[in-house]
Amino acid sequence: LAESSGITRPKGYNVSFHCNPEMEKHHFGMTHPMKPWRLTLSKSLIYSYGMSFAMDNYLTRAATYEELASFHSTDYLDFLGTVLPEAVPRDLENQNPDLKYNLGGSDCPLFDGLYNYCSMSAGSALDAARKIVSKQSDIAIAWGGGLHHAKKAEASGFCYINDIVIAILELLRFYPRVLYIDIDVHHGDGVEEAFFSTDRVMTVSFHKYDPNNFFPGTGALDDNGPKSEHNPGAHHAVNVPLNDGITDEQYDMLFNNIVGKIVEKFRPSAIALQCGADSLAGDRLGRFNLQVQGHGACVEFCKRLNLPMILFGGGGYTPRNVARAWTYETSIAINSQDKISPILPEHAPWREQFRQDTLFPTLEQILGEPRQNRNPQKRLQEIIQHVTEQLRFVES
Ligand code: TV7
Ligand code: CA
Ligand code: ZN
Repeated sequence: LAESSGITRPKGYNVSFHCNPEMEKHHFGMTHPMKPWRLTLSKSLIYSYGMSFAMDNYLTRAATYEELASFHSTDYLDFLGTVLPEAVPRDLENQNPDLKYNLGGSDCPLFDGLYNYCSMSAGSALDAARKIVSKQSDIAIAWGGGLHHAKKAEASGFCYINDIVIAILELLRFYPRVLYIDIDVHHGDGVEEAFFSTDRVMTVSFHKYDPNNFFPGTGALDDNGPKSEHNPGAHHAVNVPLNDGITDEQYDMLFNNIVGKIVEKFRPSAIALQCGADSLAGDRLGRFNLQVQGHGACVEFCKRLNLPMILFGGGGYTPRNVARAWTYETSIAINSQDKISPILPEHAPWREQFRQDTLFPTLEQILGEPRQNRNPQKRLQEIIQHVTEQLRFVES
């Protein structure tokens, strides 16, 4: 299958790929934007390029109850494990004011196999973390993870179990400091909150911010962790609030500048990178103008830091673009971004899903007309200035 692709194992390091086709069979509902099937599309493109031959491929198991309980409350897990889809009357869902644990509404519906879906997503993230700490992998990929909104005892924004928090907790058993980076178009509120009180995890989220009109409404520039100086977590949350239409060029300038400064000051021992693909242009829920190249440039920048790293998935609601981004980012992980063809492989299944046969569609191809950019350069400079000042309070 890898015929003439020229893709070989990366030299001097190992990449592992963690997935489970069972996870992809679950359905949130016909009109729900979250389509686990996008993972099937992504994987089929990754395999069509012959990339599986350059990685260690693992079939993920489901995380155990005890593993989920490393972060989540047992009350919540017990309910999640027993509640039945028919427990919520479908047509009353929005008037029902007391959804237990925020389960059963339209964002976080109850569906068949929900508990299995959640434990497989967490299982892939945890397997990835274990390969990193055992040093069998230098980069571990879990595109089925990245569900950053889930709280200790509450579902939120399509997320039920916070696989990222569970994976970072595993990293913290071996590494002194972990840097969490989140390029999903939404604020990574669940991960930020989970590590609010520790100076061993620094979180940074880039997101669309419009408190009254865009979910979840948190993540302002000056939300930087506990306000009390006695709390070790003070100053360890970085937030980069953005407006509609940001471009590759602006995003990469911000990302390199901000992540570069954080790494210099915080000196992380490992990186957890959430690669939510809803920050791409043309996403059904997103508002940015990022292209596959700009999104991937973030992964490339992190890879150059030469630190152990987990790549998580996350949002992404236009499946063909999700598949493109995560395929390109897998190629970056295995150092084959210059070897893969920008034309989609002839034999790729689902080829008709992609509309154009390129891995890198132009903004015009994606949108017809690009979304207006509402991020003046002056505002971006203010953001950099704020983060620079914030980092003066972080001990290195
Ligand atoms: C990580 N936006 C998750 C992002 C979670 C976003 C939201 C929807 C939505 C839900 C649907 C649906 C939708 C077209 C879009 C305040 C509300 C407004 C539900 C209609 N269509 C991630 C969560 C966000 C569900 N939620 O970061 C079923 O959009 O804005 C809200 C909350 C109340 C609920 N309504 C939306 O990417 C994985 N939801 C269609 C059917
Ligand atoms: Ca984000
Ligand atoms: Zn998102």
